Amino acid sequence: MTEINVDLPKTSSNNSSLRSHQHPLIQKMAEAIEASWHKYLDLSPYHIPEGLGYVEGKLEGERLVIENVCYQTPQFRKLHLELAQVGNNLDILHCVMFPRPEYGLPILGADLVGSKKGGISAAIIDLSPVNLDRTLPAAYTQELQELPPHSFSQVRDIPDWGDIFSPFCLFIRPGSPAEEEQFLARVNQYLAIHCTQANQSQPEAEGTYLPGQQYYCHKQQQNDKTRRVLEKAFGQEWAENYMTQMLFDV
Ligand code: BLA
Repeated sequence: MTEINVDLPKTSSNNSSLRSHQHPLIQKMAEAIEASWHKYLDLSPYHIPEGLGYVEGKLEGERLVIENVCYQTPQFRKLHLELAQVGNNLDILHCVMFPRPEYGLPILGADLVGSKKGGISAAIIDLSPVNLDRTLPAAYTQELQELPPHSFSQVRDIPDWGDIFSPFCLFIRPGSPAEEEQFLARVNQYLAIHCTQANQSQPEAEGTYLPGQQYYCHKQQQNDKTRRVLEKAFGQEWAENYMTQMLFDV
């Protein structure tokens, strides 16, 4: 087993080495997410746990490289964009925007999984509710309902653990470059709605929405497809730690 942990200095969007080798939709979506964050939000640095900013691992399988970019803002405890590559044939973008638990804002979550050769197999974006009755705030529902209709040739089934997702969850396999662009446009719309809503929102009592965030993280930690990739490169204990402390911490 070779396992190397190196923390690089914070990278800005353009000098990142990994994304330039990834599937073009991953590159474009990473840029879109960072552009929205910079455009709408008041970003401050976020302390990434020791050794987890840039990670390389190789255990049974191929080399896995992970790059993390994180920020915090007045409304968000953690904005997380992660890019990962397994060998030469699996590219991953993972993004979660965790609100501070005194804000009744949904969690924006997104995942892209695919390869340059085989294309993107999974493209998912959602604004997932965290209040007790698990419904979105009325203003979100209204804005999401008013978006132009979309059409994708392959809509995928939400897995069993996915009861955290809203009725506006979009989970597809893009069937063409046009569908990739359509997905990207949708991502930009969700980001714009979310950031403008967040900027208008007021905090409630401390910890009000903590149970909703705990439930969300608990369910995401049951995604065996993510866990398996991490376990193959880093082992079981590391994967458990990474899923609970970095990807879906509360
Ligand atoms: C699916 N996630 C996957 C798949 C892999 C990963 C290999 C299977 C691809 C496919 O079915 O076509 C792997 N994803 C990873 C890894 C990381 C990652 C290793 O993010 C991180 C290092 N996953 C999320 C978030 C969402 C999410 C935030 O991290 C949604 C908001 C969803 N990923 C998600 C879903 C699936 C998936 C719903 C399909 C799971 C299934 O079909 O069982």
